[in-house]
Order: sequence, then C-alpha cells, then structure tokens
Amino acid sequence: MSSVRVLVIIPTYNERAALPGTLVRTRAAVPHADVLVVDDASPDGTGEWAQEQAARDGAVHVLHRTGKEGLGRAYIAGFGWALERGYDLVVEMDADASHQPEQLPDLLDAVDEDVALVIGSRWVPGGGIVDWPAYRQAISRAGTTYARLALGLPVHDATAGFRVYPAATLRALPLAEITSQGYCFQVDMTNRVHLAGGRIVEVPITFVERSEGVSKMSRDIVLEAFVNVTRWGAERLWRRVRRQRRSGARL
Ligand SMILES: Nc1nc2c(ncn2[C@@H]2O[C@H](COP(=O)(O)OP(=O)(O)OP(=O)(O)O)[C@@H](O)[C@H]2O)c(=O)[nH]1
Ligand SMILES: [Mg+2]
Repeated sequence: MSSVRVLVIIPTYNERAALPGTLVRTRAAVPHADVLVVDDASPDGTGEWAQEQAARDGAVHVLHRTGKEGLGRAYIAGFGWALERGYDLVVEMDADASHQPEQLPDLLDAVDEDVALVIGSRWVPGGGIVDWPAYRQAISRAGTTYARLALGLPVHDATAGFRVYPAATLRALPLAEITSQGYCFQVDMTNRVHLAGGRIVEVPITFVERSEGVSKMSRDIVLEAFVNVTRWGAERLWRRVRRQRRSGARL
C-alpha cells in the first residue's frame, strides 16, 4: 500500500479544539498518507493552527477557503486539489475524531481494483456507535434506510462520512455540478457512484460521538437530505416508468 499515494481530507469549521488530536492520531495511524485540512475561514483560528502544522510537517497541507459554504463544497475543493496533484486514493474524514484514524487502515485495505468506493459503515455487523443519544441514532438509521429504499442503494450507511475514493471514481464524476451540502452530500456521492455502476464496499467502523467542539448538524441539513432524496427517488421511479412504457410500446 505504501507506493500508493493517499490523501486524507479533513474539512474543518471551528475545530480548533478537536483537530490537534485528530491530526496526531492520523499521522500515527497512516504515516504514509498526506493530510489536507480544508478550512472555511473558521473564526476560532483552526485554519491558522493547521497552517502552523503544515509549516512543520511536509505531509500536512491546508486549503483556506473564504467562508463557510458547507461540507460538500469543502470536499469538492479538496477533491480537485487531490486530483491536480495525482493522489491515488482520497479519504474523507471528520475533524472531530468521530471517525477513528486507527480504523483508516481497514478502509484502505478494502480498496481493490474493481472497488469504486469504500464506506466506513456504522450499520453493518461489527460496526456501531459510541455515546450517541437515541434520537441521533434514530435520525441516522431512518435517513439511511430511506435513502437505501428510495434510491435503491446497495449500502447500509449512505450518510457516512468516513470514506475512501479511488481517484478514478472522482475523475469520472461531474464534481463541479454537485451542490449538496451536509449529509446529503454523502448520499449524493453514493448515489452517483451507484448509478455509474461502481462497486461500493462497506467496512464496519465504530463511530464515536465528538468530545471536543460543537456539532454542525442542524435541522436544515436533515431537511436538505430528506427533500433531495425524495426528489431523486421520484426521478428514479419516473425513469423506470418511462423504460417500462418504451419496452411496452415495442411489443
Ligand atoms: N470546511 C468546512 N467544514 C465543515 C463545514 N461544516 C462542517 N464541517 C466539518 O465537517 C465535519 C463534520 O461536521 P460535524 O460538525 O462533526 O457534523 P456531523 O459529523 O455531521 O455531526 P455530528 O455527528 O453531530 O458531529 C467536521 O470536521 C466539521 O468541522 C463547512 O461548512 N465547511
Ligand atoms: Mg461529527
């Protein structure tokens, strides 16, 4: 795996308290990987702190953006950065250590020539969640079940944000067109990979509730995912109806 160039993208907004621990753990867990912090001008100085680390450690990079535009835009910018520099594997990971860097080797090991996406999944055997209140678990389970059924996705954790994308997968997607922002971004990407015929593999992970900083989860983010999944699900049904009508007309 060491000849493969890996970039771990960590999007940050006000993660000054959480990022240091996550960065140290990431560098220890996957020393061969580079790290790109994508900071949306965090008022708490996360970007400046990350910049200081980059000055000390050649494997750490920072992409400074001018304002908070959501997780999706931050990742799209990071993907572009990775593709321009020829990385082979691109990792998505939260700054708050909910995604444990020590589990990243398991995700990287699951990459195979015919795999288009590896998802670190909470809802497969061996996966789980530590310290989440029942209502958060309920939202996550309901959301992922709804997306699975409405879009016909072959995954159990469509909103998960701990992932590995081979560069070829990202190159094949129209990244500039993707405007989803929160959890919806993860579902959107999963759906696009699936529609393109890409094989998706889930690896069990243990998701740990953040102990530092503040969650950016909001009602708007849940609503964005619900509205878009419903729309994409309706479009999928419509495509099926049209296909059936066309094949019926040929009989
Ligand atoms: N660059 C950037 N990063 C963001 C933005 N919104 C969230 N993030 C980062 O995305 C990651 C996930 O955000 P969280 O606040 O942990 O939200 P979440 O994981 O969906 O919610 P919790 O499960 O409650 O933690 C964290 O590293 C955040 O700092 C944003 O607008 N811009
Ligand atoms: Mg989080």
